[in-house]
Amino acid sequence: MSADTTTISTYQTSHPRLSAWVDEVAALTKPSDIYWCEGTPEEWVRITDKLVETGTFKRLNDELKPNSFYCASDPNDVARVEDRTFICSVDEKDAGPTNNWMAPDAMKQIMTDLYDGCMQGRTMYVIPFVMGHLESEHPMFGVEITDSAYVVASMTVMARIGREVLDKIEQTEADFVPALHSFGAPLTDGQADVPWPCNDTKYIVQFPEERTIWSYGSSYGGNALLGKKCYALRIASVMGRDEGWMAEHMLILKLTNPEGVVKYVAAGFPSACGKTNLAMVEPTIPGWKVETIGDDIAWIRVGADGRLYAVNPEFGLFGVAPGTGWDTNANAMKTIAQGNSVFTNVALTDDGDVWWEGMTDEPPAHLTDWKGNDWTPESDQLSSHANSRFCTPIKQCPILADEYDDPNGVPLDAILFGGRRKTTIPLVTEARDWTHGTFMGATLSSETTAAATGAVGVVRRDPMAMLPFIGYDAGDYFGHWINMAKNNDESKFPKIFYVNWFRRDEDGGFLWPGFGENSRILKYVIDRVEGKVEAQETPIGLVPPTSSIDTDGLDVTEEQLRKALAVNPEEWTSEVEQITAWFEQFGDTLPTVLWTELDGLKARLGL
Ligand code: GTP
Ligand code: SPV
Ligand code: MN
Repeated sequence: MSADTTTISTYQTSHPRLSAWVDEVAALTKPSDIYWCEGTPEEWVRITDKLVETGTFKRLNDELKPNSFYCASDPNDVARVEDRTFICSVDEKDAGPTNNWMAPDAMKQIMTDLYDGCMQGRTMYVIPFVMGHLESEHPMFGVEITDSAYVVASMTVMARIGREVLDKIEQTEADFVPALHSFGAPLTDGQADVPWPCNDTKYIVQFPEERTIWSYGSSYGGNALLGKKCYALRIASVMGRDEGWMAEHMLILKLTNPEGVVKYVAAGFPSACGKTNLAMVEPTIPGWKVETIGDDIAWIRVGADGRLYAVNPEFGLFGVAPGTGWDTNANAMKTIAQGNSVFTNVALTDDGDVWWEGMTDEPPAHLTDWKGNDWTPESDQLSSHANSRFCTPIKQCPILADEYDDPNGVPLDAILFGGRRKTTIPLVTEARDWTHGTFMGATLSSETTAAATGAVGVVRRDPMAMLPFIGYDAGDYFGHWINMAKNNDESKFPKIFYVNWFRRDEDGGFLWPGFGENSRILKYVIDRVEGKVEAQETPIGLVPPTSSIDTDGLDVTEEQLRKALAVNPEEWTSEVEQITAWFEQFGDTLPTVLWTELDGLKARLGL
């Protein structure tokens, strides 16, 4: 189709702002046609057929993975691009020292030039979506415009989208977050398409005051499925600050003990640090049951009873593939086994299934790797990208809790923070109170992973696991955490713990087996909430004696467990230096109570 073909819309919306915005974007991006997504099964078939036709998708063997697809991205478009992600607040100081910033007008000029004609020769899809429940008191609407059918398919899995959502936006004349995405690869006359169009120039931009999102150049999950990190964390964190609630990078799980008592736990771990795994963990301790509510994002509000209620705003799982196997995360394996899934940057088996490192002990004798090359167990490269992902409906999770469908969410009994640290951080530490817990969150650190481009394995501060996702000044964000307790009844709030599954011994081996055994720490956490077991005061907080952890049937020596729980003053001396440098950059916005916490820590360490 030629570039100046008149654009034809499948729909005329009665919503004036939406109608005007769609027209404005179409006039700028100049697509061949405009398609409004319905979110129906028939549409899924049409979209996925089209993706197969264009070579973006390969249909998997229907007997092994029904209605599922394999996809390989451009090798340069495999992860979130934090250095290309911007918070374009009106005032630079509102982006804080941890975000990239550019003045909104300057950014809009640059991106308007990029968007000009960027959808030529392509379909422009309009995806009405809601993050959270359509039935919630104040549904959180968004509309994503994209030229990527891959994004449409993925958004169909990851969010509640389509006709019903649009009807409600129109009927209630609701506000919505406009989220514009283009991969930035126009097709001019006769030009052949590629399986994964993208652009070397990438921008992932949030305008926090306007509550809008502009994304360009990438089709990778966190960069392109704009309901997820861009809306449900960056924009929502700003909404939460203004309205007294919280948007957090946290899993939510339901825990039932052998007596049938139910507790709810949320946990904030950085990207690729174990949220999906813990959210659907199979406890190794008899009689304990975990059910999943969310694996990545929690929206947390104060309920009428003063407790903190958490909702998962998502509709699917966008999980790290490598390391997901029947031994480590059987529930994720059962979820994807039902099909209806998209696998990106994993390896393809000869019988039309997917495989990745850690799925099974023995790799298949032959694979096609994520770059399309032959692969055998002798290959010196990984078959799958370290950040390869499965995208699958959360409703297929065999242990999804009924409460997932409750728009009011679940009352939290405990919040965990955690990261990947080879040293220093004990297996579990309990905060003395909410302020101390906020200090733990604000100083959380982790080794970087393949979920974002850049070096892997470098220790950095990742406050509340939200470093790449706080939509405003991180010092103000810590202040918001402090204010949540100040403005409410802290005695009703969950207890806060800091966990580390990733501490190593001198030989580099994990001190703690992790995965299913993490249920022992969940049990300890709940035992503490109920005041059933001992914890010891240490300079950094309350740490269990080894006797407080249920080690029945656990293949870990007393010595190993002691090392996993150790508070080593030398390591903490260096940690305090890093925390001091981290805090200094915030200036005035860092709540003074966090400096007081640091002073207390130093005093207890004798520093
Ligand atoms: P995002 O989706 O990027 O936010 O990641 P996530 O926090 O959900 O991490 P996920 O559960 O997908 O785990 C990431 C990687 O860590 C996988 O390769 C897991 O196998 C591994 N992992 C998860 N839990 C544990 C654990 O307890 N111990 C060890 N050693 N590895 C773990
Ligand atoms: C993460 O990186 O934390 C993810 C994957 O959960 S993405 O949606 O791409 O951000
Ligand atoms: Mn995540």
